[in-house]
Amino acid sequence: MTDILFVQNYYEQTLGIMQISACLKKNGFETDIAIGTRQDIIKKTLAEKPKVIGFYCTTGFHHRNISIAAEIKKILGDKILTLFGGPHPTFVPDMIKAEGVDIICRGEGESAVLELLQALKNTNDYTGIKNLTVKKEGKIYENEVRPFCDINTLPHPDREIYRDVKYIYKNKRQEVMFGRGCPFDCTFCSTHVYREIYKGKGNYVRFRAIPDIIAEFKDIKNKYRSSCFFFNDDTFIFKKDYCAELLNTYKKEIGLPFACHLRADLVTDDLMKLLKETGCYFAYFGIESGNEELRNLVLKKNISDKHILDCASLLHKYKIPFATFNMVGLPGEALREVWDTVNINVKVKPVWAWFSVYQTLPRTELAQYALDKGCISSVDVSGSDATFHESSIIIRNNSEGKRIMRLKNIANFIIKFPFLKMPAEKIFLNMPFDMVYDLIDKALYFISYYSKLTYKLGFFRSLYSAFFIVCRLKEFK
Ligand code: B12
Repeated sequence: MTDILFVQNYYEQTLGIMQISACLKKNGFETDIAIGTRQDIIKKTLAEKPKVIGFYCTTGFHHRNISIAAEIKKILGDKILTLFGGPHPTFVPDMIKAEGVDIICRGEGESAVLELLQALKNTNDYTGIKNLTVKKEGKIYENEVRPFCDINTLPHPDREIYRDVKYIYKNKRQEVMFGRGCPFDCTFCSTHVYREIYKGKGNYVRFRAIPDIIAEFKDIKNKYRSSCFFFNDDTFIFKKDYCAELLNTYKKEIGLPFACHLRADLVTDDLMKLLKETGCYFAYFGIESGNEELRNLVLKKNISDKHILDCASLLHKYKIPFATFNMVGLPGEALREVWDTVNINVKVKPVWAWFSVYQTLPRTELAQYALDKGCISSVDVSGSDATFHESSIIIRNNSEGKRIMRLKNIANFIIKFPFLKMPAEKIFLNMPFDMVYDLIDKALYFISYYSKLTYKLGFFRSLYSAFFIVCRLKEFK
């Protein structure tokens, strides 16, 4: 019998859920996962009747998850407890007040969820568990957050939880993380909020012991016959010696190609050479804005244009294909600054430039800045676009706003064919052919980026994979 049924909103491995599931299974509990339409989730819940349904929740997806939870509570009442974890409940614990929400978990969930299931099995008193905020019989019990866990004592993430989700289970590209936390304080990201929640509770930035990471890679390689790995850490190159030892051991003992994240100011010729030699087949780094002032004074990214150009030229030198992360709709940004972002990408020449639409993440410094500058009228996140691609909290639906969104959609086209800059400025941005631009963008995404990222998958399988993702995205609306 399933003790806890997790719910997630996209078809990718979710390490938080996998990690909690591994701890629960180690202690004799049964777990499962539901992904899909509202009806799929409700059907699976009614069929399995778990004691707890646990939603992984990022900002923007909270409405959908709360409303599914409320519907399930209407049907099953007290026979089930609804639990919410992940970024949104951590940063907006007030969501406990919503109808259908019984419990939220703030911060790390391994011990808290384990103690919850143990309490349900034994005493049924679960109101005093650290990290949990519990709503019971109309009363709210808010418990303090416990210190950070020792990540070296955790079992390896449970990949078997996806055994019925073939798209994820059979993926040849497996995701692995070496640590937790990020040492930087960019204003648009939730890292500084996380650090504030955990003040005095230990070091946020932690790395796992290398032998344990290698043991995990070996398990995965043998069991899932993976053809490549994705290192999902925000900044694993931050600790130079650790990174070098890890990569060299990985090359010797695992030897499969990998994709990873970089940070432009941490990259050196030696590191890039090492990345290439140890099998890096794809890399990502954040530009965020092409306007240096916006990037450093407002976003506090602390990365100069020179860092970005140098990082890109090293990637080109060592022939590592890469993508950049960029945002539009930043507070105080006009079309001119979006052009700066397109222009720096023209110089950098990435395989793909990700352009997402900035959303004011709860309690972040940039959300407060947007409020102070009058770009938004409240820090209410109910209007957030969960996909970070379609709509904006800041961009207005006026002619400037429409041109910004159009430029976002044709940015990669311009980056590939810079001679189109002039016609884009004079003609394309003023034409309401948004659907056509969107289509061109998606085709280019697949041809230039996705087929490279899904390394060794072959053209038809990566086409199927891209098609699957595009079709399934509708499920989460
Ligand atoms: C890797 C990553 C991704 C990966 C994969 C996610 C994955 N594999 O889990 C991908 C690329 C898919 C991704 C996508 C997105 N991401 Co992301 N991502 C991350 C990143 C860097 C690491 C997440 C991770 O795996 N951490 C390791 C695990 C072990 O920690 P964890 O996830 O926090 O899980 C712990 C707790 O949260 C809790 N917990 C987690 N799930 C659950 C469930 C229950 C029921 C309970 C009780 C507890 C619980 O317990 C876990 C173990 O301690 C974080 C930043 C960070 N450093 O955390 C951003 C982060 C989570 N992402 C973020 C965002 C914004 C996104 C996107 C919207 C980006 C976009 N433009 O599309 C999408 C949203 C996708 C979606 N549908 O939810 C934000 C979320 C902010 C917010 N307020 O919601 C973060 C925090 C970064 C930031 N900008 O601040 N992301």
